[in-house]
Amino acid sequence: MKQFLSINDVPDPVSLVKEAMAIKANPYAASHLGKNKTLGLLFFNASLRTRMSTQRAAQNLGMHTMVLNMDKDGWQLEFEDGSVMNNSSQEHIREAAAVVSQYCDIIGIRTFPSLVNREQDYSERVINGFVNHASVPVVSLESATLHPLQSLADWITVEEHKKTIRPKVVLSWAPHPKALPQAVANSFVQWMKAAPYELVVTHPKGYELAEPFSNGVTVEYDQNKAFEKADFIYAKNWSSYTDYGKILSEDSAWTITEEKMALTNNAAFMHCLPVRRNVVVADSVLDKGNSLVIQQAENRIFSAQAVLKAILER
Ligand code: SN0
Repeated sequence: MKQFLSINDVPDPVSLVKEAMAIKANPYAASHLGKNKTLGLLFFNASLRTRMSTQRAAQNLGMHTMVLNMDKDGWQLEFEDGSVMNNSSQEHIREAAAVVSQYCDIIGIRTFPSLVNREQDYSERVINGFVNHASVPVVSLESATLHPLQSLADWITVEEHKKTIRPKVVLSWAPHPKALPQAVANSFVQWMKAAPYELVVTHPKGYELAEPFSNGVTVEYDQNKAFEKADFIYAKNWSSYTDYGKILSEDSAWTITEEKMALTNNAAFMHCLPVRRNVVVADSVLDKGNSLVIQQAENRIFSAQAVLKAILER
């Protein structure tokens, strides 16, 4: 694998899921593969799971890691070519990416969208700036529009816990007080379309995902109906794509409660975390045995490790 920005960089997603599960069973089998290799992790935004699980994945492969919180400790980067940098931007992506490439063998980037400028966000200006000007592979740690390491971990989790060959997986929008990226939802849909599962997406009107993601996906606007016969409920808030970055609803009728879960086929509950308790999901759903949120977070190690391993082996 030469980079990991989306599922499109993965030649065979089914094999990658199997590989991640094999790594989980035997996490130190390739503990010398990363000897004398360094993974650089650049965070333009907050992170708990991605930061720690990706460092753990690198450690399991014998790699070193360097972490830089770009938002707090880095220079403010300029992405436009030819710009006169007499304003707030302090360093151009051309120098930054070239320099980091000399210190690191793989660069991971976390960069959230502005949720103001849709065209710029969906052009993936930041992560593509690194791809274009770095001389080493780039891994997405959640970009403006996608979160592929999360989706891979989610697929592993469904695979581990499914009770039927083709489970029904429902992505449900849920309310949230803050405008959030579409990245987790976009990416989840992209990966689940490649998985051998039945996928249904449910959200209020106005929360339709961008075309490349929503294409070919069953959308059921009635959440209760969507939940019927569901084996997995994957909750996530996202802000509107069409009315870009806007919160169109905070309707608590969409909160995932035990009553909602009772409509399903005894479904497992999933969320990428961090989750706002009693806004997105009721305490009682998170605190009983059917929640897989902690297992999903554990699988972030093996999703990152499978990806790093495939890049080291390229
Ligand atoms: C991010 C998102 O993309 O939705 C990261 C998820 C992995 N989530 C948040 O920023 C939540 C912040 C909040 O205020 O709850």
